[in-house]
Amino acid sequence: MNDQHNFCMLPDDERLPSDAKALEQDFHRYLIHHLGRFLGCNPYYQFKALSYTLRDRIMTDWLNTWKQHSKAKQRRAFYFSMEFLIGRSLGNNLLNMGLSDQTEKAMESFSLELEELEEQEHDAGLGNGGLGRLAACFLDSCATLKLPMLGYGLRYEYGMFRQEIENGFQVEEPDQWLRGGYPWELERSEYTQVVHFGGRTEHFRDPEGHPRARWVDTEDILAIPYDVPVCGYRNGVINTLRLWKSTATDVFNLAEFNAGDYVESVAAKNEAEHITMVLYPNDASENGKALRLKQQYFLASASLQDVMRQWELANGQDYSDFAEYHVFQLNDTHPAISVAELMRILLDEKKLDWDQAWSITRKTMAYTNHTLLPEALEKWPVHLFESLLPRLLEIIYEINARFLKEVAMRWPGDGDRRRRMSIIEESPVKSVRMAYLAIVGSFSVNGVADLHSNLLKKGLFRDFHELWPEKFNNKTNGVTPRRWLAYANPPLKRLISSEIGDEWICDLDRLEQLKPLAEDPDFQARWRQAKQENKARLARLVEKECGTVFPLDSLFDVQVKRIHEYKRQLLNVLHVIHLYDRIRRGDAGPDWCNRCVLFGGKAAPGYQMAKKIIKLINNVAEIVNGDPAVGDRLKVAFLPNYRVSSMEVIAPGTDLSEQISTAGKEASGTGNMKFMMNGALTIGTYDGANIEILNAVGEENFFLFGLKVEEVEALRRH
Ligand code: 26W
Repeated sequence: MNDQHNFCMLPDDERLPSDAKALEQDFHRYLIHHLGRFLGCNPYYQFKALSYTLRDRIMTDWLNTWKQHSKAKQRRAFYFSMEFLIGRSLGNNLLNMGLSDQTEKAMESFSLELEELEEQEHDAGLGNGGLGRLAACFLDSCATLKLPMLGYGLRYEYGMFRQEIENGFQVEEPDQWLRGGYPWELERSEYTQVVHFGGRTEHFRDPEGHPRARWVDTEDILAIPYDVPVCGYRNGVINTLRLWKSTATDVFNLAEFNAGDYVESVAAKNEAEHITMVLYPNDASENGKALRLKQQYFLASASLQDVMRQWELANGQDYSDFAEYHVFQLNDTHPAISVAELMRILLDEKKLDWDQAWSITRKTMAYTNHTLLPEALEKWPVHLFESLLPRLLEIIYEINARFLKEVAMRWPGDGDRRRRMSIIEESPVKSVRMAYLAIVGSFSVNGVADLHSNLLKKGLFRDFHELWPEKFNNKTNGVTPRRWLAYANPPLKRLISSEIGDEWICDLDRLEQLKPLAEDPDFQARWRQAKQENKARLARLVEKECGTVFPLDSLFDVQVKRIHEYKRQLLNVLHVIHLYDRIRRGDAGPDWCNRCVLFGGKAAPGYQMAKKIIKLINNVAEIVNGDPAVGDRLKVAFLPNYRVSSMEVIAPGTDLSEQISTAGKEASGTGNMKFMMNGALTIGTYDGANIEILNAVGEENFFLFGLKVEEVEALRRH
C-alpha cells in the first residue's frame, strides 16, 4: 500500500548526528549488538559495521529524495542497463556525504585505519568494462546534478569473474561478491513484480469491439527489487539504483507435489533463480543464448511495470501525459526489448490503442550505442522469441510492418533498402535486429564520442540517419571526478584544491584555472611530489600482486583495459620486445629512459586469442625481469584481476597512458579520461574520445601516432 506517499518530507531533526563521537558509538553498537563481534574481530566485520553506520546517515536524504521524485507530474529519467560496474561504495559514499574526516577520527579511536577497512569491500563487479562503468558514472553525476535519474539493473548472484593467473594463463573463478552480504542494498520485496515467459497468445475483441490480445499459459517468474543508494556530492540528493533478483513464484505444481517427489518439485521450481545468477562476461556478443534474452526481458519487464506502478500511485490510470514525464535511456541494445514491452503493457494491460501506445513509446525511449563492432550488434533468432516471448514477437512484427510502410512511402520500390532496414533479418537465420528495434522505437540515438557518432551516421545506421536525421546526436562519454580524482588521488586533490578551491569537484572545467601554474616551479615540484606518492602506492600494489619491483624513478607506462585485438595490447608487447632487444644489443644509449610497463585486463573466457596475448605478456615479463643484463632499464608486469578498485590505484600512479586502438574501433574509451585527469600523458591513435582529448590539451601534450580511420579503411581495401 504505502510507497512513501503517506508521509511528508522527513524533518531535519530526523537526521542522525554525524560527529566523530556519534559515529564511534554507532560503529561500536553495530559491531557488538548487530554483528555480535568483538573489536579485535576480522576486519571484514569492522568494514560492515562502519558501512551500516554510514548507511543509517544516508536514509533521511534517501527517503526525502524518493518522496521528491514521487510527486505527481515530476519529470524523471530511467537508465536501463544490463551492467552497472559500481566497484566499492564505502569510500565513495564517505566522500560524497562529507563524512570522511569525522569517520577517520572515529576509526582512530579504535586504532583502525579507514583505508584498510575500505580494502575489505568486495567490488560490486556487475559489468564487463566501459559500458557498465559509464552507467555507474552517469548515476553519480545525475545525483550530483540533482537530476531525478533512477537506475534499473540486474542483481547478479555472480558478477564479473575473478581473474587468476596460473603459469601465465588466465583462469576464471566465480565472483562471490554477495557471500558476506552486501551492506549497501535495501531489499524492497513489497515492490515485487511478475515477469512472464513462454505460453501462447489469444486474440479477441473487447466489449467495445476493439481487437485485444492476452498472453496465457505462461511460466511466471518473480522479480524482487533491491535498492542501492547513489549519493550526490554533498547536496542532500540520494538517487536510487534498483537491481532485480529473480526467484520462483510460490505456485506449486500440486500433481508433482502430491506424487511425493517434493524435493524434485521444489528443485524444478528453482531454475527461475538462474535468470539473474550470472553476468555474461563477454563484451562482444551473446547472440543465441536463451538465458541472455531472458535476462534482458526480465530487466525490461520488471522495470517498466515498476515505473507504471509508481506513475499510477501518483496519477491513476491516466496515461495521456505519461510521455511528458518519462525518458527511458537504453544502455546499448541489451534492454532494447523495452520498446516492445512498453507497447505490450500499454496495449494489453492499459487498454490503449496502437497509435496512443506507439506515440508514448516513441517519445520516451532513447538509445545509446556503444560499439561499432558488428559482432556486438545483437540479433535474436525469431524461433527463440516464438518460444520465450510470443506476445513480444507479435508486437515487433507489427512495429516492423508499420515502419516498413513508412520506408516504402519514402523510397517507393526500393526493395533492397527495405531488406537492409527491416527490424527482421530474413537470412541466414530469421532474426530480430535489436539495434533497429531500438532506433525505430526511440526519439534519440546517440554515439559516445564525436567520431563514433559520425561513423554511426555514415556507416552502421546510414539508412536510418537518412530517414530521421534529427534523431541522431552525440554524447561524448565522461567519468565522475568524485571517484576518479577526488577519491582516488588524495595528494593531487589536495594540491589542486589548495590552489583553486573545491568547486572543481563538481565542475571540472574549473581545472582551467590551473593553467597559469603550469610554468610555476613551486607548483611543478608539489605536483611531482604528488605523482611520486601515487607511483609509490602503485608500485606497492604491483609488488604485492606480481612480485615485481617497479623503481619509482622509472617511467610508468600503463595499458589497462579488456583484452581485445582492436585495443592492440599485442602491438604494445611487441614494443616491449623491441625495447628489450635494444638493451640486449647495447643500443640503450645515454638518453635511455628507464621504463616499467604495466598491463592489466580480463579476456572473455571464450576469446582464445585474447588469452594467448595474456600468456605472451607474462612470458615476456618473465624473460625481461629475469635478465640481469636489463637491470632497472625495463620492467614488465601483468596485474591480475583488473577491476574498478585496481584502477583507483593505477590511474594516479601512471606517467604514460596507452590508448592505441586501431582507429575506428574504440567507440570512445573512458580510461583515457581517467588517466588524463590524474596527470598522465597520453600516447594514442586518432580514435574515440582520444581526438577530443587531443583537441582539449593540444598536440604538445598528446603523443599521436598511427593511421586515421580513412587510412585504415584504405589499407584494408588493398
Ligand atoms: C555481452 C554483450 C555485450 C556486447 C557489447 C556486452 C557489452 C558490450 C559493450 C558494447 C562493450 C563496451 O563496454 N563498450 C565500450 O563502451 C564504453 C562506454 O561507452 C566505450 O568507452 C568503449 O569505447 C566501448 O568499447
